Amino acid sequence: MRTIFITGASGGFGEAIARNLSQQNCKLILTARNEEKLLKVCEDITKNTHSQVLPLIFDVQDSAACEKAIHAIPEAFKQIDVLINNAGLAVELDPIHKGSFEDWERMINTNVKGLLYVTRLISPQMVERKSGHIINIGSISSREVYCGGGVYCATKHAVLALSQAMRSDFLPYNIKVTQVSPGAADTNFSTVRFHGDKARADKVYEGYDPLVAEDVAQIVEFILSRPPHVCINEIIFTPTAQFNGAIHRQ
Ligand code: NDP
Ligand code: 8X3
Repeated sequence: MRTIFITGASGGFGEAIARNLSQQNCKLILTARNEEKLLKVCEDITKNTHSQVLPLIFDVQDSAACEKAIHAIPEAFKQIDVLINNAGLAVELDPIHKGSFEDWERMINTNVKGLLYVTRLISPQMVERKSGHIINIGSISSREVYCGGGVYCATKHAVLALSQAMRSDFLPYNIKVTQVSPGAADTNFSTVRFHGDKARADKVYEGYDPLVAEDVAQIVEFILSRPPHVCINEIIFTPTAQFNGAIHRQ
């Protein structure tokens, strides 16, 4: 039974990936900060599938909390075969001259440093076993930039650099590294970006069909179903109405 560790599984892509992969009877380690939401996902999976689930509540921005949570993983879940670095966020849509240091720090600390902390703590056992798969959730923003998205896009460009560096570092150890780079998807992402302003968030998805979390889950399912000799390095996919940063609205 494969053990799969997913960060940011209390909603959005992480939850959809967990629910999708749980159909294959695996051991899932699901993490997030919101205990109530995460436990609900875990309970549903336990009730409806034969997968085993371990919830871990911690903030990926906090290196000591990452260490404490990961070191305390019980023996039955300790051998991690797949790490999915998904936890991430955007905060606001400010041009650089109006941006807030606090918002910038949250994005950089979550999207870049959080991904690094978790990978640093989990990858040594993959290196030792000479097997494993790391999937980093990047974005179309790993390759494009848009007005007001400077720091978010910079963090996702950094994720792409790290995915490529990991692929290179882990090449001698038979560890696959894949970056998944989706375009606009209707999750809680924009509501978080706009501090809970749902009306403003809904406008982001008006006039076209955005991706939904299950689209991302199906891509991850495909990536993980390739045979051992095939590593997908990156998949970029967008709503049909989006090319690079531009969205065509009806
Ligand atoms: P959601 O806001 O729906 O989900 C984000 C998840 O990340 C939640 O489970 C949240 O859980 C978790 N999370 C956020 N901050 C932290 C933290 N500091 N520590 C631990 N967990 C955290 O967004 P999406 O599902 O859309 O986003 C998932 C990933 O996909 C992100 O990396 C995002 O940048 C990327 N992405 C999103 C796109 C989109 O258009 N939606 C497109 C391309 C990429 P909790 O709050 O409980 O901690
Ligand atoms: C978030 C999606 O379209 O704002 O990564 O780049 S988008």
